[in-house]
Amino acid sequence: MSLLILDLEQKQFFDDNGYLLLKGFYGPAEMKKMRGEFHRLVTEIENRPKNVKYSFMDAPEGYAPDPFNPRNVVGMMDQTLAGAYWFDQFTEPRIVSVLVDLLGPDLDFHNGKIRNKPPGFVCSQSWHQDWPYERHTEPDLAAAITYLDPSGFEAGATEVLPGSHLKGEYPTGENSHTIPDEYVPASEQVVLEAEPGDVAIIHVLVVHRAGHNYTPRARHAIINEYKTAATIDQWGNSCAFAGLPLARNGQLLLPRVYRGP
Ligand SMILES: O=C(O)CCC(=O)C(=O)O
Repeated sequence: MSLLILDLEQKQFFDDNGYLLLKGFYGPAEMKKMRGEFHRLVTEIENRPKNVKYSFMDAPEGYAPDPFNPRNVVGMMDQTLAGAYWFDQFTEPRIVSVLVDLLGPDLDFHNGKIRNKPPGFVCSQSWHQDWPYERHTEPDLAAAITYLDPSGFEAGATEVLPGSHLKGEYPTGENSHTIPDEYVPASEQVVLEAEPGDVAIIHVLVVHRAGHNYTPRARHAIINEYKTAATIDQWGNSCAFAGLPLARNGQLLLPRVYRGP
């Protein structure tokens, strides 16, 4: 099958490593718009549909909230329901094309969330695979993480263990999905240094973690997940637009709906 948007090297890299960092995927004008919409999302909180769920973080001692995200919104579920812009954001034709290239020609949506790292954020989830959180008949899912801020080590970067998606399910701690550090050699860990507009694709079986943020500036990211049409949900996905068909036979299905500036 010919690829829609990626080149063969990018596809091979994803197949071998279980992740792909697409630098500069969104341009400066798109990011200006995205950051504006995002700012509204984290500041205009009341009067949203109840299903758009927010979680907040108390500012740790020594850290103040970033004025861009003054309520310290640390996470959201189903931002996809927040309006036409956010509908178009997860059905974006270039991102759907990437996922078709990586997962296959029949693609569905899985779910959407916001994951922020306010100043002083410490990630207790640590190393994990997404798979135990979202089992399906086959591990044919991937997340697209869109970064709104520069991210680096100690500045909320995502970290991955390349090739771990080829090794099946990793052992975890008791009553947790955290993979003990001994299974994640430090010498093999890769920090995904990202700029606004970069997108990381993360295979559902790749071992990864969200970094801490020891800086005074918050790091914001949108995480949308996609799956093949053939893989069937086994955990009871009640997230908005779960299973929405996005492509069939490599043809994108959805129109753009946002009519704003
Ligand atoms: O926020 C990140 O950098 C990674 C997100 C993550 O680990 C997850 O959502 O499973």
